Amino acid sequence: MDDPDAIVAAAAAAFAAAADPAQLEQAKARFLGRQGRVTELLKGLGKLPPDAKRAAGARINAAKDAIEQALADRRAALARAQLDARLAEEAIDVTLPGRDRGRGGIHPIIRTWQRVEAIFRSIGFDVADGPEIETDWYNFTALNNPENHPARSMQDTFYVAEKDADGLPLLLRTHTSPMQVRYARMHAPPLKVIAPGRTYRVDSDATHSPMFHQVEGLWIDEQVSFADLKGVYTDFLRRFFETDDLQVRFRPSFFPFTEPSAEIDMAFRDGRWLEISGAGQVHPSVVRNFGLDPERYIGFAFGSGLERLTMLRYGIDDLRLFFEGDLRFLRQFA
Ligand code: 2U9
Repeated sequence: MDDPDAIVAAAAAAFAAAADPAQLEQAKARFLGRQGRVTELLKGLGKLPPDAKRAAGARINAAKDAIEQALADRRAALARAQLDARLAEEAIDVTLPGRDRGRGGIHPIIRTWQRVEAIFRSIGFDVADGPEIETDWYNFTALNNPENHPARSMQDTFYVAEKDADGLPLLLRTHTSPMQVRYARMHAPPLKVIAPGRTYRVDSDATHSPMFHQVEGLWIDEQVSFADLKGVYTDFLRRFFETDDLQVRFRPSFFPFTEPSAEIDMAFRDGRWLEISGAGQVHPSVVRNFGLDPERYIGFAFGSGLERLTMLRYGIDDLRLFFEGDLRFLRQFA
């Protein structure tokens, strides 16, 4: 008979050599399986005389218990090693900062839009919003644009395929002025309103975008003068750019909807003049199109590009940055 102690030692060595649970189960079969070495020993007992059988049986059972214990220990050790390896692999450093969901920010043009609204509201202006698809009458005719004016051409204006209820052309508004006309026809004077919003022209280069933003202002009452325009607009620029160290000048110009008309220029400390807006006293024909008597009502209007205001405020040199959606640019304003 093989020595049970030697079998126990061999089993312990085989279990220790098993690198994973599958190898361990194979090793177990070699000792405790149906043809395993311990089983073979037990089978051999039958041939022994009773006394020797009892003694040998006790030794073999002790050996079997020892092997089973060694097997259980090795199983536990392998399971623990497997768990340790998995924990190491899936380790989470709970002290790392969390992953941010990514906060949105307000687009620089919209920041300007909000600033302009806040400034004008603070001096009693209402804010009007309306359609971006307009009729020819509101966009051009009511604003004193002659029938043959180049601004009305297909080259300068986006026309919509459908016509209005009267069969007249519809177009993407080229300025927010039609909203001023709509507002004036819906409200009684005094009219004190700004109309910020998207506008469209057939134009595209470093300083023009087919879609851009304007803010227009309108103040109509019985005694509103050009001096009021100068005061309101100069105050607006100083508050918008957050400096009183800013010069403003009005240069004669022409627009069909204002008479007299002016370009507004401004200069910071460096004395360099920059064109910032157009403005003027609302033309009597336009006042008549409000449904008002131009002999009684008078006032001013101005129009500014929100892109231009934004570029000057933040020192941005290319208009296209506003529309490319490049987060490296946009994050600077978040
Ligand atoms: C009504 C009557 C008159 C608004 C005005 C301008 C001059 C002007 C441009 C500046 C840059 C448009 O954004 S821009 O391209 N605007 O020069 N706008 S006067 O005059 C009005 C508006 C509404 C009823």
